[in-house]
Amino acid sequence: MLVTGFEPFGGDDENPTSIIANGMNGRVMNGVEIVGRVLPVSYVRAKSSLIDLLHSIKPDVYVGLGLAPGSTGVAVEKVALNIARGRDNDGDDMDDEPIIEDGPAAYFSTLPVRSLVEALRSAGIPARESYHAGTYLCNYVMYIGLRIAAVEGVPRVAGFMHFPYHSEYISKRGSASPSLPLSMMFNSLIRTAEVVLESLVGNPYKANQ
Ligand code: PCA
Repeated sequence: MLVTGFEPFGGDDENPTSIIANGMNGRVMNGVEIVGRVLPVSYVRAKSSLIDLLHSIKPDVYVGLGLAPGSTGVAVEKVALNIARGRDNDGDDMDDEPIIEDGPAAYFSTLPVRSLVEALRSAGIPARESYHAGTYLCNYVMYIGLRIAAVEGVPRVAGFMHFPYHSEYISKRGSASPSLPLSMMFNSLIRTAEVVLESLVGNPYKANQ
């Protein structure tokens, strides 16, 4: 299972999703190793890194993570749009450009979005389904992950989750933006890995336990 986070962007000097991806790296769950990696906030470099990771690791599951500043809980994304807009950390500025020239307008997440949200809520984590991952790098890598899944069949399932700021950063920064503690974010990922791995058809993982 591949989990990616992102580097900081937009004036922030921390991104909780890089902390989560690094912290999840090397864990074994349901007999499956989690590989955690951090992607650059760069259209060109994130695309090539993600494609390289998916081709070299060949994960059954790919879950991308990103920060949505100001959001109040975990958002499990349902849709990735074939559109990119916004200036990245390299200074590349997309203006409503297609991510894949001849790709479909959208891909739906192949994660079990609703049951995942329910599982997170049952674990005491504020979570919701989201129908719009934005038009920036998060939507971009979600679209590319789902495109590769659709065209190549690996990963078998892919999707994306947005997180708020982490409380440790917000308290240090001295502002009062909505946030969740890192411990809760880690729990979200652990619950997510459990739910997703258990939902895979034919569940080969249980058999290995
Ligand atoms: N969030 C941005 C890009 C990187 C990140 O963590 C987004 O929502 O697109």
